[in-house]
Amino acid sequence: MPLLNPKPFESDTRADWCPGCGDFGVLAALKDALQKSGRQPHEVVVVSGIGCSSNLPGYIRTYGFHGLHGRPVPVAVGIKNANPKLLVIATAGDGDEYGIGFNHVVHAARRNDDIKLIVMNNEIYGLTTGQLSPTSKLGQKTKTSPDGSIIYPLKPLPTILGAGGTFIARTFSGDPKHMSWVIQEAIKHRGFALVDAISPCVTWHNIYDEVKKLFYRLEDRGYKPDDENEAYKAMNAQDGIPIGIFYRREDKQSFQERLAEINGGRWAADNVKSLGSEIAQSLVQEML
Ligand SMILES: Cc1ncc(C[n+]2csc(CCOP(=O)(O)OP(=O)(O)O)c2C)c(N)n1
Ligand code: SF4
Ligand SMILES: [Mg+2]
Repeated sequence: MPLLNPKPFESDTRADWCPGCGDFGVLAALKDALQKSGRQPHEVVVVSGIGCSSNLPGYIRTYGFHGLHGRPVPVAVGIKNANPKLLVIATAGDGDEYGIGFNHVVHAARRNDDIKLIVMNNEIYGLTTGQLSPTSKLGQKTKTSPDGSIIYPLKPLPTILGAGGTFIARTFSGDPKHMSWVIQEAIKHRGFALVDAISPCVTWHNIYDEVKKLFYRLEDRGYKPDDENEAYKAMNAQDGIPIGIFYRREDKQSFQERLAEINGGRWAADNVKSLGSEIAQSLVQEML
């Protein structure tokens, strides 16, 4: 009998983020949430784009795919469509997911694709050394806005709610228990889950102190995430930075459930299996 691994998602590769980067908290919360969800590493795929945050799949013991800037969502959807038994999690930054790749996020929400998206939102392009991102604040000084940004920030959460999103949450790497809980709930969700993870960049735009002062948990105020209009109000709160689950509905079929109805429950992964291992191996070789 093999010994049970007490930390099955722990990788041997050390994360090389700057000391104090919020992404460490997201990585720890994701591992904790996966373990608590009862998944095994071989049942999980973590997919990313490009950015400091997008290096995450290299630091966790699951299957992984480090893709192109802005494209983790289409890759994640492709993996899920090929083999819906897998838990597919996309992890990337605000530049990646709310900028260059935001179109994919909108349409994954609309289809209710059964993938989970964790956006490490630090309001900046970290990897490329501090340029404006879609969530940078009005007036924020960055390398590309030395006199302060003159562009209003995107509000990704209400936009995704309008697109038909069925699970929309925000959490903060300064509150690790909360982050793990939100990710666990996202994993349980039937369909597309967006987790906006406030994950400060301590090198180019350190918002730790500001968020620590202003954040509050929606659950502590008796908030219930079952009403769309209340969700819009909570997302637009002016009295601080609310974290928690803003909106959740479990009565909408996912795209993959609808697909199963028309394909008779047969998936690409089953077709590959029926080819036999030699042909499957040669196909894989051809693509490498
Ligand atoms: C097509 C393309 N355009 C631009 C870049 C350069 N680039 C790499 S990462 C990045 C932004 C990263 O910001 P974010 O997604 O917020 O991640 P962070 O580093 O802040 O975690 C950019 C613009 C690229 N790699 N590919
Ligand atoms: S530059 Fe910013 S986002 Fe990138 S690793 Fe350092 S602290 Fe984290
Ligand atoms: Mg960023």
